[in-house]
Amino acid sequence: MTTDYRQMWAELGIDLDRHDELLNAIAPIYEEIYLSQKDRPKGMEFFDFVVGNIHGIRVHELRKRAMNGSKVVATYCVFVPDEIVLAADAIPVGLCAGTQFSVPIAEEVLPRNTCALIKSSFGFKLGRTCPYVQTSHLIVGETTCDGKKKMFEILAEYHPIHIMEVPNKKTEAGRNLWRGEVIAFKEAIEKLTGNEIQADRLDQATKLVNDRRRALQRLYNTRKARPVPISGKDAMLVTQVAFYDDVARYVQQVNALCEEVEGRIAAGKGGFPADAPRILITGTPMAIPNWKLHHILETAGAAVVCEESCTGTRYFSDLVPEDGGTVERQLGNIADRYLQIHCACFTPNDERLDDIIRLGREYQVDGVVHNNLQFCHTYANEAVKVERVLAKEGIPLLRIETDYSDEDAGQLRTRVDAFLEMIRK
Ligand code: BJ8
Repeated sequence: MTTDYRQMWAELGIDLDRHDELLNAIAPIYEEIYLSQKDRPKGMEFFDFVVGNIHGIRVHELRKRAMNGSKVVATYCVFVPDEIVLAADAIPVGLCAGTQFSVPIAEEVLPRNTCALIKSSFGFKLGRTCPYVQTSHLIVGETTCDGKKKMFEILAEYHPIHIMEVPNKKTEAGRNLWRGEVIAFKEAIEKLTGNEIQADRLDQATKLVNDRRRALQRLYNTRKARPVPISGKDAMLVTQVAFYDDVARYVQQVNALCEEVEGRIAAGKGGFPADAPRILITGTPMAIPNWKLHHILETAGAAVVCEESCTGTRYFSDLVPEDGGTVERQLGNIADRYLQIHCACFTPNDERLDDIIRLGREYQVDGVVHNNLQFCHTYANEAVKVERVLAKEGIPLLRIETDYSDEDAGQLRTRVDAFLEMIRK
């Protein structure tokens, strides 16, 4: 792959040497974490292929569309409505920010005590190692947390940026503010693309994005079975790929995978023994290629059955109503749907606590792991409340604070082993 796409990467302004280093680092990790798993569903081959060509085929597709006049809109948060981007014939791409590789580059500018997700995303632009960033015409940022908000100000020195203001409270005033932001975003996208968003296009885009949500809901439902028919690592990878693959193709592939996995359930076949401790992970998102915690848990004998995160249920749980109507009406529906996301940037955010308990019951979990990226204060503080509600429910909790480096892997393993031991007793 490296040879085939070098010309394209050079044209995109990629730092080729650094980029080689990145790809060479990811390949063996993927081999160890993913390809070493036994008896995976055949449908995972598509996702292996996508990751194996992560900076090749899809970037090439985007560039081709861009050459024909389409705009690429890059995002970092599940608050940015893909429906609006697609309705304007632009292409949304969720940028990955899950690797340690780009962190030291970011630290040349940003303070070290900043969350790894923020540093990783910034480092990709600064180091010119992400062809998705380089292909994009606009990055959409948001005001969800202070670190991101201020990072976007600096990122704006390097790339065109549009910022969406996400309210802190889900009050009527907050809802009005957010509805206004969604309208402003629609106008920004229209300006970028030169395409006025029409009601029928918005309706079509809504159905398409809902199809993606439905496909992921279907996949997650299979994980409620005992034994669980697919590893948590694989299920998370499927979710991570959703952020940048073509939506229609992705939906088709996920549904094909679901059919196969449902067949496994009917045959009583599982990826883990039926008595493997069932774990729910909750907390900060895990952007590709952050597979660290899943790998530690699953190689220790646990089965990760659900993720309450933005690379999990928060991404797809709620649909946008598909009842059409004027553009204004649809934008209102879109705004309301996105405002239901239970991000810790809201106060209060009790719906997330309710969700964790509900998911714990539905997926019959034996324990919860609260995954917190270091220096993410909103999730770290909310973990106090998560701990309380889980204690009331009698569900054991392991709180983890980590980053993208492997330095703490040994210590995490020890803590995970002890946690699983306690659950098994
Ligand atoms: S909706 S969770 S994707 S903001 S981990 S950068 S919060 S310091 S990622 Fe998120 Fe949107 Fe919320 Fe979801 Fe800041 Fe915390 Fe870092 Fe975070």
